Order: sequence, then C-alpha cells, then structure tokens
Amino acid sequence: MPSDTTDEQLSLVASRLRSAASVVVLTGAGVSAESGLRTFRGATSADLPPDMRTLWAEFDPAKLATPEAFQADPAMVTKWYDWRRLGCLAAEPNPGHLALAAMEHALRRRGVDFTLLTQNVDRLHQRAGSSNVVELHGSIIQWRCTETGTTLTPPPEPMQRFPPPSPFAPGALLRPDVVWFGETLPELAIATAVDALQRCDLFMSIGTSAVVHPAAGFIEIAAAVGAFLAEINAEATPVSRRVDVSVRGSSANILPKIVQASQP
Ligand code: BJW
Repeated sequence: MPSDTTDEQLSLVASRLRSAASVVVLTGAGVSAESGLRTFRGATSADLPPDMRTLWAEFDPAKLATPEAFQADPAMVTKWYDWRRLGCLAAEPNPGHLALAAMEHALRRRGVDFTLLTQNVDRLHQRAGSSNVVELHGSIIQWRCTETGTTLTPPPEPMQRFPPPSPFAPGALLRPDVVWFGETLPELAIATAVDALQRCDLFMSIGTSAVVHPAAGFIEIAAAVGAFLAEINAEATPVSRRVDVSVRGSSANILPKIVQASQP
C-alpha cells in the first residue's frame, strides 16, 4: 500500500536502499526528460517547456520504429534516427542520472549488488558515470550493418547520405543499433536482467510508462522473489498500484534526495 506523503515515501525508499543486499533499477525515457530528450509517451514534468511533446504524439511508431518501416523507407527512418542521435549527443546527463551513478558507487563500496537496466538508448547513464548498465533496447549512438551485424559509432555530425551505406558489405546499409517493435531484445541483456532480478531485494522502476514488454514484466520477476518494489514517475502507470511505494514527480528532483537520505 503506497504511503501518504512524499517525505515518508522518500524515507521509505532511502531506508530500503540502506538495508538492501541486491538492487535492480529499471529506467525509461522519463529519466532523460530533464536532459531535454523527449519521452515517447505520457506526461512530462511540470518543470519542462510545453513544446516538449512526446515523440509518439508527433510521430507514428509503426512508420519509424519497426523493421517493416525501415524496409519500406530506409531513408526516412535513418534520417529520423540520425536527428535523434544528434539530440542525444548534444544532451547532458541530469541530476537524476548523476544520482543513480552515485547510488551505484555508494552501494558497491558497501558490497551491495547493483544492476541498472535501462530502456534508454541515449547513453546518458554511462556518461553520468554508471558502470553496470544493461541496455535493453540497444543504443542510438551506435549503428550496425544490415548484412554483417558489425557495429560502429558514427562521428558526432549529421550523416552524409540517407540511408547510410555500410562500409562493411557492398550494398548493405547502416541502421541504428536499437531494438524496434517486433524485434527481440539482445540475448545477453535479457539473461543479465533476469539473473539480477531473480536475486534482488529492492526493485525500482523509474521514469518508465511500464507498457513496453518484456521490460514491463520485469517487476513480476522481482515481486516473485519478494523484493521491495518502488516506483518514481511523473504520473501514475500500470505498476503504480502494484508497488510498495510509488513516488510521483521528476526523477531529476527526487533521486538526488533519495541518494542523500540513504547515506549511512
Ligand atoms: C517522467 C519524467 C520525469 C516524464 N521524471 N518520470 C506482451 C504484451 C503485449 C505486447 C507485447 C508483449 N510482448 C511483446 C510485445 C510487443 C511489444 C510491446 O511491448 N508492445 C507494447 C507497446 C504493447 N514489444 C516488443 O516488440 C519488444 N520485442 C519483443 O518483445 O520481442 C519478442 C516478441 C516480438 C513480437 C511479439 C511478441 C514477442 C521490443 C520493444 C522495443 C521497444 N522499442 C522502443 C524504440 C527503441 C528505439 C528508439 O529509441 O526509437 O523503445 S519503443 C519506446 O518505448 C522505446 C522505449 O525504450 C520504450 C519504453 O518507453 P519508456 O522508456 O517507458 O518511455 P515512455 O515515454 O513510454 O514513458 C516515460 C514515462 O516517464 C512516462 O510515464 C512519463 O510520465 C514519465 N516521465 N518525465 C520521471 N522528469
């Protein structure tokens, strides 16, 4: 049953962090909202400018984020992803990213297990200093050859041609190394996630609408092993009533407070 006040909620999460032996955090696009990156769905924090419409409110995912879309119009799809790639490169980690990195390092120093599962493709967690990051939906910073699967990191400037030709095989293209709808998640990422979830005693879902599977189902793996379940999100999600504590607000604002309150 969620507790009543934000102060109580923050203390509750902080105290669980202090006593945890194994922590799993699942993040989504909301964590990067304060870095100026648009989320796919949902409400954005009141602190953000009104022109930050969600991506799927403006663009059709079926025409951009599926293998069929890429097959039908590779130039349009790669152009859109290159625009987003440049946006991610220009963005900076925000206090939420930094707090999660600080959380990881503080927990590790105490011998606590910590795994950060992210659905984000922007690499901002890594740039903030998080080291054990599992990219469930790949990375937009890295692109891969449609023939050989070889990956490369394009330079931080707009690509010259759309669709970009692959340097690895004649006639092949480069596509973003992300996971589109209908594609399976990287095997190693799933295996690492399930392994961490099966031994965690604290699970935190942060800045995700909790609707995209399989990540949306991870909470049930943590619940099955009796983990304490917490959520931090700008608005209610399908897991808000499932968790032990649901903190409503911006992760950039709340995470630093939780990390601060969890210091021994
Ligand atoms: C803040 C905030 C602030 C704002 N602070 N909070 C089972 C049931 C039903 C369907 C399926 C199922 N299993 C598989 C499916 C199909 C599909 C799926 O889940 N569809 C659902 C939409 C219904 N899943 C797949 O296809 C996956 N593949 C798969 O399962 O393979 C096996 C299989 C295939 C086919 C059939 C069955 C099985 C692949 C999913 C790939 C998702 N790809 C994308 C695009 C990546 C590339 C790109 O960047 O373009 O990944 S879609 C998009 O959604 C992106 C995200 O990672 C993902 C999740 O979004 P996220 O991170 O939760 O962000 P938002 O925007 O949704 O939410 C942000 C939240 O933050 C909101 O709540 C805000 O309020 C909040 N917020 N500001 C805190 N400051």
